[in-house]
Amino acid sequence: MRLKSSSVLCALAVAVFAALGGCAAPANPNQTPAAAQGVYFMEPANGATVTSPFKVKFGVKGMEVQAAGDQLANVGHHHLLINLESKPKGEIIPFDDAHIHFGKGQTETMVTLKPGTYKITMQFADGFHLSYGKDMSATMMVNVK
Ligand SMILES: [Cu+2]
Repeated sequence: MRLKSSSVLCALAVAVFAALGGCAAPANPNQTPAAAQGVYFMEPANGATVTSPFKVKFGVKGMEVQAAGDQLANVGHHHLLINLESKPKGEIIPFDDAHIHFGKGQTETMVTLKPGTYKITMQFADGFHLSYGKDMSATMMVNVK
């Protein structure tokens, strides 16, 4: 009996919201789904010494790579942050020399850096460049000769 009346209430609420247009707004898709397991550098190895330009290959587990443009659940694109930590979840990733976007859906790139030791962070973000946060990032060190 109780179940039935709450179902009726629920249906009524849905009808009211639909009439007001309230149901049209989708949930924020900048959500890390349960299946997401993170990102990782396939290349180079952590602590590697490389010669510039060097190849960086990106890996992602539990989500799909897609070109930027549409904010869809369970998809995103890679970013490389130079000498920076991961970007907090929901924050936009800036477009500058320290934040490189791979908005065409690239999964590898050639990086040019002056000689030195760098901390490089991979950051996965949605189609609007909003970070998926620390859980979808990976940081490592690389020595450029
Ligand atoms: Cu981006």
